[in-house]
Amino acid sequence: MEGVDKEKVQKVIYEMSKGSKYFENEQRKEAITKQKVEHLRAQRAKLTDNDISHFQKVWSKMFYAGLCLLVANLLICVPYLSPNFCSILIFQVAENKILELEASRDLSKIWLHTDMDAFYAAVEILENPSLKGKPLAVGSMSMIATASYEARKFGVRAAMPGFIGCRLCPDLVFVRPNFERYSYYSELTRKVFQRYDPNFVATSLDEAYLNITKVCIDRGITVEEAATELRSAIHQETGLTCSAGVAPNRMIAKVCSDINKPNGQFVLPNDREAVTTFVSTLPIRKIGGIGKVTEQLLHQVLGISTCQEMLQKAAFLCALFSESSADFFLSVGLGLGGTDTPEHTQRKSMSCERTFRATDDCSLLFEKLDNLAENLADDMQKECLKGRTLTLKLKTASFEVRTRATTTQNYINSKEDILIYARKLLKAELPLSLRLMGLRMSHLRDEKDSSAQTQKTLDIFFRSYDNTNDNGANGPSITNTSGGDNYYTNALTEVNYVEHDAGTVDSTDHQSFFLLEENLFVPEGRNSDRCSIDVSSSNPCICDGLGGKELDEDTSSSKGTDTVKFDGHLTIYNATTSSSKPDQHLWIDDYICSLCGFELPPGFEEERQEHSDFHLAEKLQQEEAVDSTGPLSKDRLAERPCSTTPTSKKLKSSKEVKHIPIDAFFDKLNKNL
Ligand code: DCP
Ligand code: CA
Ligand code: CA
Repeated sequence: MEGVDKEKVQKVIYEMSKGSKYFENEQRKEAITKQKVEHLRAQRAKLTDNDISHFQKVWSKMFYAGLCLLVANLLICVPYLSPNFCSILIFQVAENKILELEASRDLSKIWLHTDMDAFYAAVEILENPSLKGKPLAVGSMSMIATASYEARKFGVRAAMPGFIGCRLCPDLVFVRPNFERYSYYSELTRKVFQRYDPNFVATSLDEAYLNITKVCIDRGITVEEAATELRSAIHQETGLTCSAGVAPNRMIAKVCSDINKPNGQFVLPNDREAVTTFVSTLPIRKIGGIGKVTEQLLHQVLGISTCQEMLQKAAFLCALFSESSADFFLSVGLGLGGTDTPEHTQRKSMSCERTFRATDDCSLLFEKLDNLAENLADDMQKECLKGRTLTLKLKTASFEVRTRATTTQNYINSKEDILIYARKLLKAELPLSLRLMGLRMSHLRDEKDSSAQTQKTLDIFFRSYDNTNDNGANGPSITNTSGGDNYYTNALTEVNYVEHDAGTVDSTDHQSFFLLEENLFVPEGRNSDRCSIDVSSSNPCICDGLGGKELDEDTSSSKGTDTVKFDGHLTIYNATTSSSKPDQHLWIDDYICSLCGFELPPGFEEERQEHSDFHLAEKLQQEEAVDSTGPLSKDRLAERPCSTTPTSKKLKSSKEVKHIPIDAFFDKLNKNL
């Protein structure tokens, strides 16, 4: 943001985080990124030698037409075959890929993306006009959910710990979040969306995608008029402003809604040239799904900064990355994105996970596993579902994440059956100190409708099952579905500089926050430590990018054609309302966020982590929101006027939250600087 003293902001953050476990983890992550860069550079240097295997992989998936073209070109290239043989092939493959993707371009739809301006803060100002013009933070000393534009000038940001916000902006005023209010206003916006696209896709309380093709044709209005009208209708209904972006696909529409923010709109015409010109200078980081690490890799290894440069470096992308990742990058380069409204499909899996204070006590670990199995069995039985693939997720004391999966001979859903397999999986990993365990059941069958309706989604399962049988194994096969034992994660890191605390807990990581169950606020209708379903009934799937292409086969596990189940219109993410489950985060089909439907291919671990952090932050904010005795000093805490919204349901209070989750903040901040 203009006017922000970035250097000062970074210095303050550095000073305040130095020495923390978080800091150490950041350094570890940086070292890993460096390694990745070096590895890729080395690969790149070897490209002309022999990368036949990669070439063959791409070759085998090519369309027939592309194949013919390649063969024809190869014949012409015969005299040059020797040292540059492979690079010629790779260039040809890249070119064909681009042609293939280009052929899929759909310019027949008009997508509009809306995003409310400084949403929580704007709602608070609306409710209490005396806050207008002040630097305002919605949140607490532990975590800021959002900041008013006045506060942003000081570098105050979402997902920043409040005490850092105070250091950056001494006059910062805090308001505690009130999620019922935000849901209320969100609902009002959705009533407006309904008028423009009954199948609109809401991706969060303050964002939605609308296919406005029909409304523009039916009413004979231009897309500019539709956007202006919609924004003013929202303002009329809510008193709040929003920004809009219009484009031929959702990926670009989202980028467009940010261009004239706040209270503005940007329309990209539905023509190929407009799109390609637009992406020609667009920084890759603007694209949903390209985060800090991917940005660094692409920049440092291939010198790619803009979307168009993806096309210029297409051959290298094809040679260095998996086919699916290369597809994604090339699509970004072409400005392609999702154009079809996501379809209602079936639930993919059910899962539960639990975070606790790190322990290597086997009996305690098995006890927790027992609880998980019970919760999972309970939920599966309630939904009349049985499954055949059980995955155990573990997070070690040093934050390494492992998953182990097993396929069972029969469909199961009883606690006893689940435990038979879960115990085997866990036993194989011990001894180990763990801070998180989770169980997920996939390849589900609906017992109410036990015809083979889910069968077509099980091909991968059957393949692995067949293999098991081939090996003559009777029991479950144990597979490492994470594609490697460990990758580092920054989701659940520790902070040691928490300012307040009466010393009730010796560990300062926020896992202990979860561990102390009495600290957990359990909104009515929710269970604090229960199984979550990957996708709640209101969670559909959205395709921001390429509509669910399978990416990075190295790390992906179960892939199927099914996505998720939901009712009514496409409300994708509703963090604060009716879910009867806590909002645990998982990647469905290994690429769809279980909470909001956002798609992120495997292999984008850091970006996924950032995304998880966002949800984690929201969850913590919700829990903190009900902490009436929080650490904010009275003078900082804005007086809340009597609510004018019908959101007076009394919230239970929890004990004071004492630990600060700041992980998400740093990435987000870097992005914004
Ligand atoms: N939010 C949150 N935690 C985050 C980021 C956001 O709780 N880490 C909440 C508060 C925001 C709302 O989600 O008000 C919408 O998020 P946006 O990223 O759209 O940010 P804003 O709407 O606040 O501002 P902008 O005007 O930049 O869209
Ligand atoms: Ca938003
Ligand atoms: Ca917003």
